[in-house]
Amino acid sequence: MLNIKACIFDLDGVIVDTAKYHFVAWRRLANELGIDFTEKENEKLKGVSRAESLNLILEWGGVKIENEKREQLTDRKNEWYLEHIQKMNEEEILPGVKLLLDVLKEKGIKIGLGSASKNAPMILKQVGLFDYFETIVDGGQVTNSKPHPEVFLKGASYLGVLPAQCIVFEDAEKGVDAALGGGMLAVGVGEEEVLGHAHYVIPDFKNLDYDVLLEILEEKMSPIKN
Ligand code: B16
Ligand code: MG
Repeated sequence: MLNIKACIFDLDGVIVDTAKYHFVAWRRLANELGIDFTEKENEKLKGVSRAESLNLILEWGGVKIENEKREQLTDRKNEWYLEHIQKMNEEEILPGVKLLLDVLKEKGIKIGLGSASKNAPMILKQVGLFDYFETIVDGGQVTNSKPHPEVFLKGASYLGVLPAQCIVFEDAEKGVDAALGGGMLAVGVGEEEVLGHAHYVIPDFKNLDYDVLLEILEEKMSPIKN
């Protein structure tokens, strides 16, 4: 019998679609360095930390930059990214998210955030969702990036619940790996092809019924019946 006490949400790609702003800002920086990359390659940057994203882009372009200069570059990218973020408002909350948060609140299920983004608290404030979250674990509080489970394990611990009592909602392959590695129930938000290793995959939060989701997860976790 499942005993879910908390839901931990990833941010980018789950609550808001900030991936498009990351893409524009990273591409601007990459172009200045003589590198270009496609939206498809950008998929590989989802859920990946800022520093690691730069490493990947430099690798794609075969460009070498000394470690000491890398922070200057990620700072510039972040300034451009923030120009977009500062214009965000509640209209950019992905469909169905707010409704689910309200249902969870009503049911007394704890709500946490586990994001690789150092900008996570600011983005939540910008779209008016900050107060829903009892705990926010962001990129500034972890030393290990997803697929390491640290971000979600910290979230569960701050919420005072066990990992097995948490559902994690994630849009990135590595994020699902992190949730599974932490011993949590993983719900992928996006495509089955990418997130099929999660306990269950939903395309988005539109029309999501939390009680039905629990029944499905319960079924998936129950021992095989003869
Ligand atoms: P920042 P998530 C991740 O957010 C993004 O998916 C990833 O593309 C980004 O590089 C990372 O945050 C760091 O973001 O530069 O704002 O610190 O999906 O874990 O919520
Ligand atoms: Mg994400």
